[in-house]
Amino acid sequence: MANGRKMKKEETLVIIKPDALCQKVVGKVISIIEENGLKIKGLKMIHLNKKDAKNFYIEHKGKDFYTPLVNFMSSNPCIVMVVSGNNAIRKMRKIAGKTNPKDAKPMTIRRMFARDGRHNIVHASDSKKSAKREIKFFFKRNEIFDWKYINYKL
Ligand code: FUP
Repeated sequence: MANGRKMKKEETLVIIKPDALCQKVVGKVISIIEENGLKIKGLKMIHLNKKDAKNFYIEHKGKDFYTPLVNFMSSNPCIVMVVSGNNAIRKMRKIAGKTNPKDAKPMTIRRMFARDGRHNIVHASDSKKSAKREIKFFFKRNEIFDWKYINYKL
């Protein structure tokens, strides 16, 4: 138990977006994720085409920001990751911060690195259902590794 809440081992989908690559903060974002006790179980670089970007963000179809969002997400490659840990979905959302960096708390990834509510460095699944769909969108099961911690320190 943590904060009176039941611990749930979960997997979530994280996208390190094209602006993070251009700002050279990919390593920093990954470090923040690791330092928060989350485990990387899958990782790859992918250049989304417009069709895939549209499908990924299908829930936002019709909104004014949909087309610019699709254009941004397909403008350059992304890093996609399967991240796991206790309450990984909620934890990753907390580390990312609110969609718009102006609303995000200090020390969150978006507050530290994002330019605005579109160019906001990371995506993190918002629910168990989304995580399942989004992980499947990018990863085959054999691209997700169930590795064990080994202490190599002398
Ligand atoms: P989040 O779950 O925080 O990523 O936010 P949303 O699901 O609401 O939005 C998904 C993505 O749409 C955001 F990451 C960026 C983009 N977006 C905009 O470009 N403008 C907006 O006003 C809201 C979202």
